[in-house]
Amino acid sequence: MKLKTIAIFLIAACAATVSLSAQNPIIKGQFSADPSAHVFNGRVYVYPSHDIPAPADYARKDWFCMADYHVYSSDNLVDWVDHGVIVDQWSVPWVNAAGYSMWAPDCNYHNGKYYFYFPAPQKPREGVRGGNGIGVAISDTPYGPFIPEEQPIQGIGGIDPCIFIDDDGTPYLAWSGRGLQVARLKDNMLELDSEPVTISGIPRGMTEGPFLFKRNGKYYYTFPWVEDARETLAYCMADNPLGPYEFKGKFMEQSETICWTNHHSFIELDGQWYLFYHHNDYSPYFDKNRSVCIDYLYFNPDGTIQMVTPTLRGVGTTKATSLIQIDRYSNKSEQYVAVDFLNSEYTFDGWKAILWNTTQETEPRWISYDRVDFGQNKLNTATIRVHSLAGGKIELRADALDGPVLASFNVPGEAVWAERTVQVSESVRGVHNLYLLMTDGNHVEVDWVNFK
Ligand code: FUB
Repeated sequence: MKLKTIAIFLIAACAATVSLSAQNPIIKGQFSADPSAHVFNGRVYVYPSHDIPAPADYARKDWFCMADYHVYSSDNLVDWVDHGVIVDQWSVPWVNAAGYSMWAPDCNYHNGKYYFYFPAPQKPREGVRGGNGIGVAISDTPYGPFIPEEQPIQGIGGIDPCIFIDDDGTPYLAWSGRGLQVARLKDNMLELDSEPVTISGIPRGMTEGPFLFKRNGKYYYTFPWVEDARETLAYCMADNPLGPYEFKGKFMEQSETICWTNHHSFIELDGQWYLFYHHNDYSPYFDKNRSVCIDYLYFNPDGTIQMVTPTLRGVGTTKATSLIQIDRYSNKSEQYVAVDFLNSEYTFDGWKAILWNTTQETEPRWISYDRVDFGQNKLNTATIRVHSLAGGKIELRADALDGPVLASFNVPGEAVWAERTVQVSESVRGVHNLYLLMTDGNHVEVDWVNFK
């Protein structure tokens, strides 16, 4: 086995199993928020916080509840590995073990080590009455084991640490304390090396969750910002990591799913920039149980950031031979197509696409899913998981509504979900956008599509 293969095997062997998805949200089976993403040695690592439903010993059932951190990694932003818990509230000496407030973390590499920064309520002890500390845990690898320091960083308190390493190797810590802050760190990564600077010039509105990065010589201090009712994502730019910064406006609007918070990070991978953020996709009625999403991000020629519109489809290509979750659509007919949970009692089961008709309407019902990789070999069969009480007809086409017909399904009326398989009528190779059309029937529900 080559070294890289052995490394990937070891990474996978140490990982816990949880369902991760190529579409948004990317982490299934558990909640995740405040994603801090970095590229280490060509592999993407995401350090989110971990929302959980409040256990019996935590009184605030209507608030954030977070006891530990996982790390996830991927080399293509589509196939993810969960490396399991790296730090928890019970094993950090200074942390209040009943606090359930392990909020937004970050991690970065410096001088051969990985430094994981996290905020948490402090255990009352000699000289410390409580309050939030910002701690550090150190590892030889990006996925742990991380060994927590005995004490948090001295002289600061607050939440949402972000660690930025400049091109010359100088580390900076950004965080949310009394306003948005930034300070230089000493080379040991554990002590401040400058007075904290407060970021000024931001129009009135609550701010938190900073993420600091550099592109083409400019520094970007980015943060959630309540302009109106909920958090948007906004930013400032500067020529120096400690500022002065100039406010530039928003790059994501507040969520349409009524998630009060948002929290984000940026990476560049193979020349493409990506935005990691969170909404509350799996928990529409309780926005303290959030989920991490990724979307493409673009800059204008003058370095300003273009607005990002959250998508269900997310990023990357999806293999035709995997279960293509068509409900994570790229586009759809304006009317008569909707998405709903498969099981509203257990939302992690995911969603279904619903296509319906009324007798007066003749417009086609369709839904499309971009970037499906059909590979280079002929695919013979197409399968859909489908449900229709009265029956109908479904067509799968490539590239456009009038593109080549890949498969046609007669869906019999049935009370239960069923998998229907047909021979592929025309096989395509390479990456194509997939269109699903309801060509007959009044109500058809589709879970996924798959080719073999
Ligand atoms: O996740 C808890 C808090 O909510 C974070 O620290 C904030 O940034 C907000 O996302």
